[in-house]
Amino acid sequence: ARLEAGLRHALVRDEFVLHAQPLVDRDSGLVGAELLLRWLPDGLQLVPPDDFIPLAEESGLIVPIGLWVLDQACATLRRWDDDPRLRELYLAVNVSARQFRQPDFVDQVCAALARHGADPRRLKLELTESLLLDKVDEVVFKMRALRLLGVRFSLDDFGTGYASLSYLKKFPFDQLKVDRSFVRDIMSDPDDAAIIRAIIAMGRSLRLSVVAEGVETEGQYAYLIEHGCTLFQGYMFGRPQALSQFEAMLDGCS
Ligand code: G
Ligand code: G
Ligand code: MN
Ligand code: NA
Repeated sequence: ARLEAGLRHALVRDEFVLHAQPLVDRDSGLVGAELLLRWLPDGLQLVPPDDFIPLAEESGLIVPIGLWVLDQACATLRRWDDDPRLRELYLAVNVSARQFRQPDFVDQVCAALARHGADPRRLKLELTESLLLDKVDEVVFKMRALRLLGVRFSLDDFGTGYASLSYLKKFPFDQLKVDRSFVRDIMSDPDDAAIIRAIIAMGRSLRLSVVAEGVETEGQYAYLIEHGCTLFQGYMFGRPQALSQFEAMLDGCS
């Protein structure tokens, strides 16, 4: 309850920070970044997202918080336009089901893009399977409206929810993110390895790019490349770090 009271004031107190984690291709080349929210309440330790996002969802606070994240993402994309290295990257933002289901969600995304003059084609929204389970037509309608602007969609934590494969083709995703729980043991667990190979093959036949999450070792990376995965995220390529640090790091290498 105390945490929830704190969360209620976190936005006006400016206590949220965005971290960015690199997304890379088969040559370890940087192609984008995922924004990950962090909460630093005054006088307390950093609260991990798994502790406050569920709370924010239950209380509805995820709606204003999510709008803040979108606004920051668009401001970031605009800022990156001025840098030759950053200009090429896309930015992935997590959108909770509750936020996506707001009647004005499409308008809010448009407004954030317009406010900053951000390129919609470089914004990717990460949705989770729970969103696909009901009011399918409404979800598809909103995804199509945003796609017309150029916004792209990624299905996050793929494999952990209940979305059946037949479901997948109803929604205009262009990317799947394989949950890191399947990646962790691919080198030792033949079942996990088989699941990953099946997901990669399925992604290909549905013309979806596949991101492997939680890649931590060279062995995993090589195995995933060998089996046709094209995009990767994980501690091996970089931990989530403050956005300002992420930008500074790239400045240094350009
Ligand atoms: O950031 P990890 O570093 O611990 O993130 C944990 C979880 O929090 C992930 O499942 C991620 O989807 C979720 N998350 C992180 N940032 C955001 C955000 O900005 N919005 C929403 N809705 N979820 C987020
Ligand atoms: O949105 P999503 O649930 O995919 O959030 C990504 C989560 O995965 C974040 O909590 C992030 O900190 C975490 N993460 C990213 N890379 C790795 C990794 O290589 N290993 C582990 N254990 N976690 C990771
Ligand atoms: Mn994600
Ligand atoms: Na995920």
